[in-house]
Amino acid sequence: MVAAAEELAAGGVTLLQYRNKLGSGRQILDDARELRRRLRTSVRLIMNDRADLCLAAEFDGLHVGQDDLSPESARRVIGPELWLGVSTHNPEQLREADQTTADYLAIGPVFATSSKERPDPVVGLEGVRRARELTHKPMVAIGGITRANARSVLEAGADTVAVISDLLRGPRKSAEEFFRILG
Ligand code: TZP
Ligand code: MG
Repeated sequence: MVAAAEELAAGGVTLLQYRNKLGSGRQILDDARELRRRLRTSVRLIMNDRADLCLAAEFDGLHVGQDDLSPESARRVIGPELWLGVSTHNPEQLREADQTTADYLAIGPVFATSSKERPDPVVGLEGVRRARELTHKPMVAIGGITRANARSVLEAGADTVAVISDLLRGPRKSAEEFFRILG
């Protein structure tokens, strides 16, 4: 994992989310500290779900979904400076998250994904367009995004994309290709 993260950083990735749905708190913290130690300041590191482990691992931010701490509760834990990201899956959630202190919002899944268990219904490019009309916050699109469709996602109004599958094989080369495509 750390080697892949280092490759991504070498490929130009500036923000990485550590997402671990199965590990114990102790395992997650061990991994997260290792990432922090090896990547230092080259990449902004975002902890998924866990405000406590975000602080313990000295990450740069926290990402919460609809079943995690509310954005305001999360903010109380991590303080005013760290980045807070919030996942949304429909216009209602987006409108609500837009009213919080979230630094960025995620919208998705844009396309079908096999990286998440029980994903919400896909929102499509139309969902991204709709979301763009509802917030001025930085907006990251997620779910089934590949080098083949990333351009269309940005054209629909996303500021950037979050990707798992299409970065796993050859992380550095894939990341470089994403940046070439996204301009
Ligand atoms: N949330 C919505 S889709 C998704 C998450 C965490 C997984 C995205 O992974 P992939 O492989 O890029 O579709
Ligand atoms: Mg979550």
